[in-house]
Amino acid sequence: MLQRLQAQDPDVFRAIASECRRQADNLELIASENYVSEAVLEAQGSPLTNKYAEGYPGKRYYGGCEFVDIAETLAIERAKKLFGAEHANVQPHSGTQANITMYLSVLQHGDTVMGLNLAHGGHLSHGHPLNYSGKFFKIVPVNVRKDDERVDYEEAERLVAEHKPKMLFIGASNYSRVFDWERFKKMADAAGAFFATDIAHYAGLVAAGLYPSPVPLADFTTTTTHKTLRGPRGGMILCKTKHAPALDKMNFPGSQGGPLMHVIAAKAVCFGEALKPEFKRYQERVLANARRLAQALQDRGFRIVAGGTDCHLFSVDLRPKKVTGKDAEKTLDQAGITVNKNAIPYDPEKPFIASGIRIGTPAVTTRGMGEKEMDEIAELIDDALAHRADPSYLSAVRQKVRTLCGRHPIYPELMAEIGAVAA
Ligand code: DSN
Repeated sequence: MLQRLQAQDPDVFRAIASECRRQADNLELIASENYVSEAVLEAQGSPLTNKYAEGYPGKRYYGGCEFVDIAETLAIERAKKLFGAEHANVQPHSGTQANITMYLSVLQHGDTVMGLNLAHGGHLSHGHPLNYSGKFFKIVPVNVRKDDERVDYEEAERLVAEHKPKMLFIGASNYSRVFDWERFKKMADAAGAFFATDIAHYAGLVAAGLYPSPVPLADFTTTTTHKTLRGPRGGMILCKTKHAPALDKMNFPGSQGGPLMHVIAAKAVCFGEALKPEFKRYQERVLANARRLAQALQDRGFRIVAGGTDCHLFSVDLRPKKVTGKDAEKTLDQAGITVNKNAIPYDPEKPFIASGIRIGTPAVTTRGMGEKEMDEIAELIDDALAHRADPSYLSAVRQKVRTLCGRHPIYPELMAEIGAVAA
């Protein structure tokens, strides 16, 4: 497959081959990334990309949709089964696209929405002033408490009573503790508001029953399919049957045109994988690894935000080590360890500098690493940051990272092909 690409377009080939090499050789600790299976890659790289299929299975605006209908129906039925949902729309191109569609299916310009503050672990599309959500709606942020860095439910209850939002939209891109979905649902009911949730980060754990599911309680649950769920890059919306007609209409023709049928086929493959018992065992390891890595870093003098984790991710407060998030990200990159800088709650630094890094274990767990490797990774992170002014020390750490990654290879056939082609 890649030989043809190399012959036709060596520049693009080099970019792809180098990225594959980077993914193989580096420790991927970005909490929102993962390695999909070869079956997902094959579906996503299939000629289904050629097909226009505006509409829904059985009701399309184009001919020749009989086979993509099969793929989309499989994705819908598997998603409903996986999450116990009444209705699933698998067409959103991304998580943010899913959120746009969800909001617009029931809200109007200027309505009040409550969502978790981005600076406290929320997401841009949950009401950040620079995002469409913050420009289009009146946003009242939900905060975490300063002392324990967990959701301030008492304050949220007061804010709901005061602002009477039309929607509570609860989810996160960096919150390591479980959400009390029942408590938020009660707040939404008291205000006569829609209760929407975004489980983009937790979806795999939710599907495996290891993180509480908001799906039975929520009017809408949005997610991405490429994080803990380990599927192709894309979005999805689950909802109650009563919201399905408005939701589907807002997705198409309301906010998207032709669905990406190759991605939808890959979503079906991902959901099929997630329905298997092995997926639950994988998620158990993701969770155990996150807890172990957080503990190992804490034992080495780092401070873990909110005191630990109930999921696949956590934030590290770097101030005890006198390094910023920006510098840590750069240093760790030099050592072959990929993380992202992240503000911690009530961060004194600007977001582009940040006092923390966010760490997640889905990707390293996919490549077969366990708790023993988490101890090694904590040591490598600590060592690299302690010697950040010493390039030769960082090269030595990078070599150790390569050795560790070499013991847990990814995409062996593809990497052999790339290796052979490159030689
Ligand atoms: N940007 C994603 C993340 O890294 O969590 C969320 O969309």
